[in-house]
Amino acid sequence: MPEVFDGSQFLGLPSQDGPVGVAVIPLAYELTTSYGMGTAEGPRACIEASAQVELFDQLLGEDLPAGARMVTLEDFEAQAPTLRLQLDEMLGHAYPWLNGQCFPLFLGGEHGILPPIIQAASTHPLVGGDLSKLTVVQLDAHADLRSHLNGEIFSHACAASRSLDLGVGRLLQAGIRAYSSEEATRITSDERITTFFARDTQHPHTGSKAWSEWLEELRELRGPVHFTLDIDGLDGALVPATGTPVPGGLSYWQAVETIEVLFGNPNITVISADVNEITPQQDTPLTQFTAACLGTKILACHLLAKREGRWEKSGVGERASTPTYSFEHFKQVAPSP
Ligand SMILES: [Mn+2]
Repeated sequence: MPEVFDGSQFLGLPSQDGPVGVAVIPLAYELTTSYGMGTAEGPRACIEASAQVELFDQLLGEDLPAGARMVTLEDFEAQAPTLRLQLDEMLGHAYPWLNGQCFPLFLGGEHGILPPIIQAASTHPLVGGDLSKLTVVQLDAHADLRSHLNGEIFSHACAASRSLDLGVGRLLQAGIRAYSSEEATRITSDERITTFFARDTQHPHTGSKAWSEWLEELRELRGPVHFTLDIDGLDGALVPATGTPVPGGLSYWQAVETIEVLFGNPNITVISADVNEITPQQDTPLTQFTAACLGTKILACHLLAKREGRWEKSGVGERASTPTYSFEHFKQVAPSP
């Protein structure tokens, strides 16, 4: 029987049977985006664009999904009436896929999806409820370290600071070139944060030295890692439709090199990843296609890590069927406007 492609699977792959190796999870979430609109439609546009991405990866040396079963979930659309309850809803949606049995790739949606993903990752067998073991590696134009934006502590502009407030042990950032004085202060005062500014890594004369230092940081990491890729970390020319495109960003190949070096580190396990702030571009598919190419690169590098023993299934059982955490708790830990 011929395999039917209905356009709904990432990379246009046909549906398969067996245990899930990779889950592509669209989080059509847009609540606090400050400038552009359309991030809720981004994940689906990225999945549609991914049908045009080549399945063959040079590093992997074979076609994706390289024998793994890859599933693409239906769009998540928040139903709850308040932002905090929507975050709880997203946590419940992400939670089953962070059980150590498969690799989840989340597609956003605004960067506000990060705290619920991190909270779900806290229950991953390799993290075991202690987020201080987890490192978050972030490519972004913005530091996302504000305490609040216009009074909203769960704004996309606060995604990294809320993740640190949840207890994340380390945050490594690159591509950063748009941030406030409050964020500059947090970068220097919070020793968990290491930031590589685009001003340094993209410098016309000395950039290659700073970039090598970024790669060295990635090579020295240990333990479980979540990789969060805000596509506005790339130069605005590559992703003109994202919510807030910023000039002077990372090249496509710098993003690829970051992914390859990160997943190539034998001392870490990348347990999950997200590609966010995708917005459909109407006249050309460039923005969503760039996101689809990098999402594919992440999956190829995960599959390579799995083949070469840097990713293994972990911790069967021992986990409640639903998360007990609620984002209502944040009333006490983050400042009000
Ligand atoms: Mn961001």
